[in-house]
Amino acid sequence: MMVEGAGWEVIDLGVDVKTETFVAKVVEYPGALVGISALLTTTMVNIQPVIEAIKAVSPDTKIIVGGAPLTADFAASIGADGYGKDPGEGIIWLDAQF
Ligand code: B12
Repeated sequence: MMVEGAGWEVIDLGVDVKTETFVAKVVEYPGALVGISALLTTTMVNIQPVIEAIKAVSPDTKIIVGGAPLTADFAASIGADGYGKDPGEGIIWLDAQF
């Protein structure tokens, strides 16, 4: 809601999104930025394979990650382009991409 309120069009892929779905949507919407969230420490480890799959088909696609168990250091270590501790930081990062 906050990202839409800041003027962005949001394509919500939902929860438990398969890697192939991220890749297909990135191909369908060239130029889109990708935001990924994880709530649990057990699921945050799945973000890195998603980032690698997206970058393999679209190296220039920028990806921001967030969620309670994540940190900026973790985000950098898995190859994410950005990290936000809340939607406000996410929007600042989004706006800075253009
Ligand atoms: C509500 C809740 C639930 C609800 C979820 C309901 C729902 N449909 O969402 C229910 C009861 C279902 C639940 C279940 C479980 N839970 Co729970 N739950 C919570 C709780 C209390 C709040 C989470 C929440 O919604 N926060 C509010 C949201 C808005 O905050 P947020 O996700 O962090 O997002 C903010 C930021 O992180 C950021 N952000 C998030 N994503 C992104 C992305 C980007 C790109 C950016 C920029 C920013 C960003 O912006 C948001 C707004 O500020 C937390 C404890 C806590 N106080 O955090 C435990 C907690 C997350 N749960 C926990 C656990 C263990 C579980 C279960 C595994 C329990 C079980 N054994 O079944 C299950 C797992 C369910 C699942 N499949 O995911 C643990 C996780 C521990 C860990 N090591 O990961 C926690 C931390 C509790 C604890 N201290 O043990 N849970």
